[in-house]
Amino acid sequence: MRFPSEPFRIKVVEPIRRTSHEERERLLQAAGYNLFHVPADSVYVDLLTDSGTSAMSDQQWAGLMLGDESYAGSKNFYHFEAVVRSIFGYRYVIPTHQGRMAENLLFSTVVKPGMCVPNNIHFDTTRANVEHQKAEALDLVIKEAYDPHCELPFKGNMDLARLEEAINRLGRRSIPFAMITITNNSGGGQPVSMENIRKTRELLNRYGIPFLFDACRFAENCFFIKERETGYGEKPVIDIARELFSYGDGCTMSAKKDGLVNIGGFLSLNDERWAQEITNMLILVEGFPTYGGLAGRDLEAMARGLQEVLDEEYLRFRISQVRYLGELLEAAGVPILKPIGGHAVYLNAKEFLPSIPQDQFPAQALVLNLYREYGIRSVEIGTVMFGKRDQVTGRMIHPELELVRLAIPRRVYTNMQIAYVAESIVSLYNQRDSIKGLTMSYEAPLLRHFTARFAELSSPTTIQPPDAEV
Ligand code: P71
Repeated sequence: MRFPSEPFRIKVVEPIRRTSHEERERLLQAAGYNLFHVPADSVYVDLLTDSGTSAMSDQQWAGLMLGDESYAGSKNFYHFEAVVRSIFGYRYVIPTHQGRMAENLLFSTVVKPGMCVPNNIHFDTTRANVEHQKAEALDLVIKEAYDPHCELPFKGNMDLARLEEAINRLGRRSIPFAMITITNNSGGGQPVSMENIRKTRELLNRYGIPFLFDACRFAENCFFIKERETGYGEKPVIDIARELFSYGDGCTMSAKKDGLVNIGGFLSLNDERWAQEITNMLILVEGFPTYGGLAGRDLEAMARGLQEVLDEEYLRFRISQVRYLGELLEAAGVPILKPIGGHAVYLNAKEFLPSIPQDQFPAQALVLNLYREYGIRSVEIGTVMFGKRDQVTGRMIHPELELVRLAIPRRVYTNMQIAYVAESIVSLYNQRDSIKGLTMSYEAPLLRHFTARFAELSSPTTIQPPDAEV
């Protein structure tokens, strides 16, 4: 195991509060055992998401002071535009307040009812935005992506045979463009290889279909290419990124991930007509094209973050810190999804709690116990999030994977805190027989994971904390 040593030191600290077991139990009950409703200042280590939770650098904070808040033509926009062009290489750069607005603008302009957008796996907001246009969001990742034990270096790859089959079945006219999500968040933060991207481009070229990236975690994907793909070991990550984007016609980006900022996103495209139409819509819903729903200072922080994220010392640390958590868990026999992803470690709840059936929400039971016992917040990616009710029988249809995601914010937690998380999970694993299943006492018709409420099936047994007091 390579110890991930930090390529930065700490200049500003943000105190985090320790809470008692009783307080956490009280907060959980008030939240209906749903961690989305627990106040963040009552969480010790918050692994709910890596989105918008990064620590900015001194350079980025300094950049905030250089914010030019002019309505039109802010100098920060020109800097941001130049940085995006130099990395992504597309002609038009359209700022948005976050990723899903970039998606919304693109899909509402280009996607029409009855059309179909293929992707390796659509992220939730991407799928929702496609479906909002009454179009179909088609997931065409390689089949191995759904096997938590299958260790492939590029488990986010597009299944080219299924993509070609879909094009032939649906017809080129039904597919306004194809997308690839790098890294593939919904499939475990797994990377896509340069070869797969190049071949996707070749295939789409044969049918004249445009190709866009969901680029949220592009730097992490490019670092994996450098580590794992033949011919890229000696290439600078920036050159890998430039080559990768050269195979596409544009991208959507949530800069809350690899932009190293707390808010921001953009859309970058080569097609003049699309860019023009989207810009007109942008003015209607976000703001003037040189700020797109952001302040000038946010654009400056984003420009600087996009450059910093390609620093290879940073990326090596980032990927190793996530891997470090995964390897500590694996060494203790805790079942996790393999290989370890770029931004998160995923616990395999089916194997962690084999005696709790999926209709008793084993992944949510883990999420609840991780917070109650150790003050750690994670997120359920299983039956609560993806389970569907059969329209005819009313019975639950369970998803294949029952996971708990431990997403690591960038540059935020020390390795000691990561070790604390690992130790806590190992301790919970060793007492797994005392974990109870749940019932869902409230369920909204849409996106139920955000508002669902739960009850434990029987009273919880006390679980021993690890050595550290929370
Ligand atoms: C994550 C998020 C944030 C999130 C969003 C919705 C529900 C729960 C958590 C956001 C992504 C993403 C990809 C691949 C687009 C977005 C939307 N991820 N594509 O993983 O991962 O970006 O949040 O800036 O609108 O926790 P946005």
